[in-house]
Amino acid sequence: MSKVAFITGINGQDGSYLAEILLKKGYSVHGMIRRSSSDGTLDRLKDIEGDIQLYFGDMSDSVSLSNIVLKISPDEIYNLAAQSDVGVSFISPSYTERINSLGTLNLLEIIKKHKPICKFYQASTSEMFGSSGVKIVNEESVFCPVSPYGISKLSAYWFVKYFRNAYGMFTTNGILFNHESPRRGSNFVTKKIIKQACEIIVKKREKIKLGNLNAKRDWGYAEDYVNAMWMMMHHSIPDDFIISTGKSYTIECFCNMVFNKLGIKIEWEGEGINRKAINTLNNKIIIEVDENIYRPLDICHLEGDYSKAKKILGWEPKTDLDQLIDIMVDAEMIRM
Ligand code: G4F
Repeated sequence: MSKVAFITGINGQDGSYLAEILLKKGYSVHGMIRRSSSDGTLDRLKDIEGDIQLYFGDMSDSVSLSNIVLKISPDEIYNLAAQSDVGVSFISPSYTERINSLGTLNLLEIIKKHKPICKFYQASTSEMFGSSGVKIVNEESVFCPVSPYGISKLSAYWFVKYFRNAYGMFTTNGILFNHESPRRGSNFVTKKIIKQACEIIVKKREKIKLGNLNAKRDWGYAEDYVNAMWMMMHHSIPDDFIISTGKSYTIECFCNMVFNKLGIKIEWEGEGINRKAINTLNNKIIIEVDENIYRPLDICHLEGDYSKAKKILGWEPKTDLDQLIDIMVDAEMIRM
């Protein structure tokens, strides 16, 4: 009999890649989606080969969660559903807390009651480290979240550990650093820059407006990272792992790499909110800073040490940032 996997947030970037991997491994894959009034909710799932069972539900609705768990009796749950936009969490902090933290707690309580042997993966995040001042963080580093998103995810992280320690459940935290792909939402900075840069190439747009250009992030490829999720769930002992590349770049550097790939030479001038990039081909502003995009608090530098995952799980990132940009730019140009 095939194993049953339940993925919350199956229609997101990670959920769609994970569903593909699990289907290839012979799992019966079930996913929860929220009812939405907008079209395109299932776009990321439409080209996946294989049968995925979808259920309407919501992390803030325990009834929907328990109905699904009782119906499918999963062997493994991957909790990927979240209000995952850090910027939005400053505008909707209480919603973010309800979905990311209380939603996770509700799901863990349901498993404890109905199927305690079910394994549980939690999408934890590097945002939990926040602004601790530590340059390259590992699983022992101090947490110091600076956004409602980071705080909600840290609370969920502790619930996951609590159910493991108190009730002996197989619960694991994957502490994933930023991970991108052609399936990334265009609200996130890498996809926004690539999508809008491609629009400039095809003359649909003149310039890109960005916020904090100095933030440094450790960007990996989402497909590499979802493999790590499965590996964590199949390690003999439930544990917490950082998944990262161990390299970080500023947003400005990311812009340079994208425009370089697209064959446009840009030159930067000015400082702070007056910083801008000029297209040397026509001397026009191609990137400018919009202070409305700045967050009330932002993390200056996030970089992770994945050596525990390498040593214990045998996981390593396969795709560097250059290759990731190639993958994302090529996919975006096809869509233009
Ligand atoms: O792409 P971002 O929105 O990603 P962020 O905030 O790092 O969060 C992502 O990664 C986390 C893992 O650490 C996940 F937990 C989370 O769910 C999400 O997937 O922003 C990256 C950086 C920030 O410093 C932001 O201030 O880019 C800066 N930035 C500058 N201009 C911008 C923009 N971010 C966005 N989204 N849009 C801009 O125009």
